[in-house]
Amino acid sequence: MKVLGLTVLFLLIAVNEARVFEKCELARLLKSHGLDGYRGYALANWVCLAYYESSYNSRAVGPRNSDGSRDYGIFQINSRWWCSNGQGTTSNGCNKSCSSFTNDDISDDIECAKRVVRDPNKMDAWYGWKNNCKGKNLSKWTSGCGV
Ligand SMILES: *[C@@H]1O[C@H](CO)[C@@H](O)[C@H](O)[C@H]1NC(C)=O
Ligand SMILES: *[C@@H]1O[C@H](CO)[C@@H](O)[C@H](O)[C@H]1NC(C)=O
Ligand SMILES: [Ca+2]
Repeated sequence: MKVLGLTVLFLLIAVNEARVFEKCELARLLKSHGLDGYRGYALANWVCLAYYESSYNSRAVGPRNSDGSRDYGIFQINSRWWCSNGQGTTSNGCNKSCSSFTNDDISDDIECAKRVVRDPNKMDAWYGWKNNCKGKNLSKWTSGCGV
């Protein structure tokens, strides 16, 4: 059963590679990086945003957008405006390679998200937030987390 053994091993590696945060773990991490109340957005907004953008997966890469750009990581940061993926035009507003936003260290993702929300569109930049979180009762996104 060597083949089966190898298959199981690869499955374990695959599962291990997708860094999917748990709600409260992410809430605490975002809070420790100063997102609670950042630009007026309570912590629950950030947790809700991350859920609808990436399902809390720090390695998420979105499908190609109509302009050819892609979205990267837990906040689905866009390559047309905020990071460079080496393809097409980018303003690279966060001065980062998009691959910085698909690893398990989300510190730089958080810094870039702060930059995004400082723009006039603020959180409306994220359709996941605008369509699912904006104006909603968001208490469930931090409930039970002790934050
Ligand atoms: C962009 O980042 C690089 C390092 O990755 C740095 O050397 C450079 O000064 C940065 N540019 C700006 C405008 O911040
Ligand atoms: C939001 O929902 C929670 C739980 O359902 C409830 O306890 C709370 O009163 C609600 N807050 C508002 C402002 O409606
Ligand atoms: Ca990162």
